[in-house]
Amino acid sequence: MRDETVTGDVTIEPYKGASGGWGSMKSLAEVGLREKVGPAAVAELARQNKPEGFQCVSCAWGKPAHPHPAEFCENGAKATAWELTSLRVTPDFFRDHSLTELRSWPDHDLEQAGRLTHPMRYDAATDRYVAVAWEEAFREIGAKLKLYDPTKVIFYASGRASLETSYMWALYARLYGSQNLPDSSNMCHETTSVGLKSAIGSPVGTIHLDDYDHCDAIFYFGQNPATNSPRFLHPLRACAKRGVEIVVFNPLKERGLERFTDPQNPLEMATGKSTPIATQYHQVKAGGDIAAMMGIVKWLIARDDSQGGVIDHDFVARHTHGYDALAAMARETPWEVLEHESGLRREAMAAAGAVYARSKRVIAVYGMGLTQHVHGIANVHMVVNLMLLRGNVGRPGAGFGPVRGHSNVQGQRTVGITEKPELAPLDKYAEQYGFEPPRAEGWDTVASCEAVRDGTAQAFLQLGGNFFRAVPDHGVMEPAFRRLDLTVHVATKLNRSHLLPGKVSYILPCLGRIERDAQVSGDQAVTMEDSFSRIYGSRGRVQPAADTLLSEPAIVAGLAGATLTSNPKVPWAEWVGDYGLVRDAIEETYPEMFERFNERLWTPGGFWKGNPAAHREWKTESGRAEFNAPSVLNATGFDEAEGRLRLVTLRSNDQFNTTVYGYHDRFRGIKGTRMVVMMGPADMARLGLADGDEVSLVTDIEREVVRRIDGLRVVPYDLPEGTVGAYYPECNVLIPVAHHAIESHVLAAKSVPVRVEKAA
Ligand SMILES: Nc1nc2c(c(=O)[nH]1)N[C@H]1C(S)=C(S)[C@@H](COP(=O)(O)OP(=O)(O)OC[C@H]3O[C@@H](n4cnc5c(=O)[nH]c(N)nc54)[C@H](O)[C@@H]3O)O[C@H]1N2
Ligand SMILES: Nc1nc2c(c(=O)[nH]1)N[C@H]1C(S)=C(S)[C@@H](COP(=O)(O)OP(=O)(O)OC[C@H]3O[C@@H](n4cnc5c(=O)[nH]c(N)nc54)[C@H](O)[C@@H]3O)O[C@H]1N2
Ligand SMILES: [Mo]
Repeated sequence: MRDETVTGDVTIEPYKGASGGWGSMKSLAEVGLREKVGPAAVAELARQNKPEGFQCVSCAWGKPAHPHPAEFCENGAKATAWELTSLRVTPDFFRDHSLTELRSWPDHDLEQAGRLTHPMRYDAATDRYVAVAWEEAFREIGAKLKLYDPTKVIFYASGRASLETSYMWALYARLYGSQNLPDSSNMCHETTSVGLKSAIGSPVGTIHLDDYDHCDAIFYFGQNPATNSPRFLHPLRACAKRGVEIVVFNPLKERGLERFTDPQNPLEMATGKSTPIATQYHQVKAGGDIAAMMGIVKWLIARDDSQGGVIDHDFVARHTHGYDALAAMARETPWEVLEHESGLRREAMAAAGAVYARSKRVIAVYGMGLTQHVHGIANVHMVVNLMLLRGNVGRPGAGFGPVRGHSNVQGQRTVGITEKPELAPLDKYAEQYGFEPPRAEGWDTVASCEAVRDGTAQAFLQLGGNFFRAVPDHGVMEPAFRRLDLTVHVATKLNRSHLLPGKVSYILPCLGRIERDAQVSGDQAVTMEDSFSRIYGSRGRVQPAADTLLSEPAIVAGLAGATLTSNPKVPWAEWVGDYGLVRDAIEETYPEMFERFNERLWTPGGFWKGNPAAHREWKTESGRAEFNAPSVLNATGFDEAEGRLRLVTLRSNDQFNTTVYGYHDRFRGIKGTRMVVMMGPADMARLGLADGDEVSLVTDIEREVVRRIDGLRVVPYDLPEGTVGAYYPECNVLIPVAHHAIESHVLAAKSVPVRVEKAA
């Protein structure tokens, strides 16, 4: 498979600037031009992430109670412009382009074509989508769904839809009889949900945004703030200026973690000055974090054994379980082994240990660099181990700060989008709505892929997202999708998933969050939850992209009305008329988290849903916080072998997941192409490769199926030996569905075993 994601003009040169600064302003201006957005979009930016404004559709970073006048970032602004584009994909567009043709378009061009305007039904005879009336679409989808075994129907959700829509979606699936509710979290922070839950009894981060004002060190693993949560750069910069020690673990040198120019600071902008961020930068091997953290733990325990005063033995004795096993493992594991597995020198691990030992309040931050590994749970457990040693949880300035992805991905789990029966309030549903919800475990993303692949699944409904492109194994999954009986996509923009229709296939276009959502009771607001478990209102005001669009709640209600026998306890139509009634229903289902939901909607900085671990109440089996001695020292899940490299799949600075805004990965100096493989000098020398050579990557496990990507250009990059980098989603073709995290089933996208083949 070859992705033609190369534009004419390719330049590759090291980026010399800081993150932020004029570069981000320039990048913004380019997006404005590209999307042909008018002054209305620019005016909207002033309302982004403000009380009574709309919450950014990009990432889940927190929204401060006292926002900056321009509380948005380069990538948030790109996401806004992308949604407010003046371009439209109308029925005429589909008349002009068959699906066969559209499948040859790159991801960027599909979404760049503009906002979807009409409900569309696939016509196999002409291989085109054809406009259809909403009622007819709902009727046929409902009629088809009535024919299936509900346990074979998938209700996927990408993490953007509001709490109101998500609650309705989960309820719809369960009333229908399906608990197959995979969401993007299954590919993302599910490792956190499982790993933190088992270790500290809470599935989410424990810190508040203002803990960054109180910490004295940050241990920062596998997350790229400049690209994926740029507003985080402001607290990071403030921390750096305060003298907080920031210790980074990442195989790549990410610019936002090295230095940052605040585009909202006139002095820094005028002088071109930047603030250095990381005080230590450790380039671990991909999958090397367990060993790196074990090295730190080993150093700390040795220091405590010899001098005392390092481990908080009082906290350990009162709050934790399992310390001795971890300490024994740390003492016994030789430095040579830790050096080999982490790729770091003993002195480096000791230096990080010394920072940790002298810091009173430490925050641990992490992202996909820890969660997307076969042993991702061990990664998360190791972070917990490190933090528990000095009681760095449940007090100001200390705790866990996993950085979540989609703007409401955490919230979707909060309101019932989960395939795990124990995480949904099923008894409460039964009581509130008078039905017997399914009790068996449903399909997560991996199980859904297997069911589609094996022909077990009958229908696939998608609330946002681009499932096919986001999941692994494109070569295997593509034909499988075509065998589904029914595919339904609720979406704002055209993407590749829509181009793999089942026998019957619909695209149902919806309003975006920034747009005015007028219903019978007036203009509606919706809510979401951020990385800090805070819940906010969001109100769109922009004129909708087309008057033929429906809101997401209206679409879910339309589908539900056509699929289910009517139940007076579930007033779909009234809910659509007034989303406040959905919030009342959410409050009834989850009285503790959502007490006085409608009243608290516009609390500045959001209202907190609460978290027992944040006040040292451990909802684990033992009633204590758990140390977990890891069963492995590297997270990759495969052995080393001659010629085998660890491929890290990465996001560029010009994409949001499968949405490719453009071809400029500014901080990495790569412009005009995404078809690259970044490689360190030692690997290049060993493989006899030069800058600009063309190579293929071939998957080096499950070799009975050939998984390869051709036409990649070698880019020399500062990476540890044996670790190479390339872009997601182009490289997903290389990842077998079975290559996923143990327990959490998150795809192991941060170490894929590959070989390099040089083009003849
Ligand atoms: N603009 C923009 N914003 C986004 C997104 C986007 O695509 N674009 N996506 C959103 C979503 S859904 C998510 S989940 C988040 C993702 O945000 P991140 O968690 O930052 O995800 P990635 O960019 O995939 O990679 C994370 C980092 O992990 C490093 N890494 C890779 N392997 C390892 C390893 O083994 N160890 C360590 N220590 N580091 C490693 C990589 O070099 C990279 O810097 O961002 C969200 N925000
Ligand atoms: N190799 C590799 N694979 C990965 C990852 C990786 O790091 N490496 N990361 C994984 C992660 S963390 C994630 S979260 C997944 C992402 O997987 P998804 O969440 O499924 O994918 P997105 O690219 O975010 O979805 C983009 C589409 O969402 C639709 N959309 C946008 N806004 C709206 C809206 O307001 N409403 C509706 N209904 N639709 C909307 C548009 O049609 C757009 O085309 O990918 C995963 N896959
Ligand atoms: Mo994600």
